[in-house]
Amino acid sequence: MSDVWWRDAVIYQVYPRSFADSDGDGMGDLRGITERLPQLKELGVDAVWLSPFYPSPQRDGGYDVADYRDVDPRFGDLDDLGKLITAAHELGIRFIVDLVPNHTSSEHQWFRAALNAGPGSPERARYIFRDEPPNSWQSVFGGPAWQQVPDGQWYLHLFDVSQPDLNWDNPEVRDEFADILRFWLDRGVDGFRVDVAHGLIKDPGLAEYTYRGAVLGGLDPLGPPPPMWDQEGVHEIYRQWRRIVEAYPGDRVLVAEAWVSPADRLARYVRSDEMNQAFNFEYMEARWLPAELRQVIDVSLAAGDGVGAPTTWVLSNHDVVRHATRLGYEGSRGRMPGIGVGDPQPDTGLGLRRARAATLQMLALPGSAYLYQGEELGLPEHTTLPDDARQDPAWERSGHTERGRDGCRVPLPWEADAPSYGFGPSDRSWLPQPAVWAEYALDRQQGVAGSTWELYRSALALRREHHLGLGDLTWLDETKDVLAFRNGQVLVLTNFGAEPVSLPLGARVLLSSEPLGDDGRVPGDVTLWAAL
Ligand code: TEU
Repeated sequence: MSDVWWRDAVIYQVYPRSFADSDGDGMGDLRGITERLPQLKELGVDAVWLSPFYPSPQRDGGYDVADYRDVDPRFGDLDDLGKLITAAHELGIRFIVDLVPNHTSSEHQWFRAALNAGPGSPERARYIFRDEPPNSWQSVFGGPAWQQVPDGQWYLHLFDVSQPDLNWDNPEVRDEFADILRFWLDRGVDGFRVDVAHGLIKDPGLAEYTYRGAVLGGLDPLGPPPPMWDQEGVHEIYRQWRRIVEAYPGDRVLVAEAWVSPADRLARYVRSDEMNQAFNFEYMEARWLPAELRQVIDVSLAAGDGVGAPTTWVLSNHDVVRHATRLGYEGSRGRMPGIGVGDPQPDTGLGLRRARAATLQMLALPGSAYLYQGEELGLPEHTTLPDDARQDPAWERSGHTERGRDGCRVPLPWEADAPSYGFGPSDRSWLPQPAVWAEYALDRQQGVAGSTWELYRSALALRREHHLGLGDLTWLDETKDVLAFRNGQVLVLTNFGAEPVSLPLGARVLLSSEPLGDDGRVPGDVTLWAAL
């Protein structure tokens, strides 16, 4: 068990629309990713997780899948994907794909067949149709979760209206996904990130639930889980999937995207016969406060240990405001709404400083860590994206009250002086890039001491050298403003206060998120790694 690659892996999320565009149409593609893979090797990641690339009307950035066994022509074809997987493997990078089992696109042939076949048909039984809405559940993106079709019936969609929820009580649905898993395992993928893993099974009575906040996850740690999330029946599905995955050679991995709390409830998704990892969103949502972070770290480690699974860590992904921006607000949390013109703007200098400190803390914790494309450049959120450019369905569905997630999905800057900052060969970019992208471009950072890119590279190399991902954490004496722990022979100290702090005698500095003071002390909002 301890020798599986994913136990301490650093896994880099690629959002294909925004990573690299090979043909200049303004939309990222698979060839673009293949061309840029050497940079990910240089960065030092162990694996790539690729967000959905399947044929899709792209109403929710590809999380609305019309065909689970193909590639959207916008991104390339199955041959391009095969070449990408091979190229990754040749570089020693594992390859994880995104699986979206909670819902299909309304353009999936199953849903079209369901509409044509009419009420009471086996085709409708693959989805959740009712004659009347049985409750007033709200969609995660805003508005009602039930939509009427021309013959009068209603279907459930926990997300966009174009994302009908599948009926996982129907064996046909289970068989179909078992087959989809095998389709991709046969093509050499190293695992799956499972979208909305807490949502597949609904309370059998579709019981009323009016509290919209909880639609974002099991937010009430004291009450029972809401009727649409974290139902007991999901676990049987993952036990079946584990058996399927384990029948293949190599240590392939199942990763749960489950907005479930508290941590021991989440740990149930990674019991020894279910999935292997689950994203640690409580860590992502913790505020920049030493006591709060220490508490989340302790609880996370204990929950993982309780079921023998490695703990995971994450600070950013394609659904949340980038951490370099979140941390630029006093008292901000991980789950802040999208930011736009007219909103209070972050202190970007403070945000980046704290983001670098937060990242160094995260990368020294035992377990596996997830990075989101662009954070290695220190990219902030695009916080002044024009509203008329927004594409996240949350913006329209919420009646323009939630700006949504476009701000973290802006195409990456690779070259400061090229059109579209080197995203592609033309100046096209499906979301407009802000002018500050030039400062953050990779070619402005490569080989530049102190750049965020070089900080990440050094951190990943040292993490590997000192086996930090496989280590144990021991807290050291803390003061109000300092969080310090040992992992093996490495001291990891974060100063949250304004006053610089001294290092223990004899500690040899390995890396720090900002330069130390002339007196060798650690300034505020800095994390330091030192050999003891
Ligand atoms: O996200 C699941 C989820 O709960 C999010 O929708 C979250 O509530 C939302 O992003 C608000 O921050 C997954 C994917 O990561 C997301 O991109 C998809 O939109 C969603 O599922 C539907 O497939």
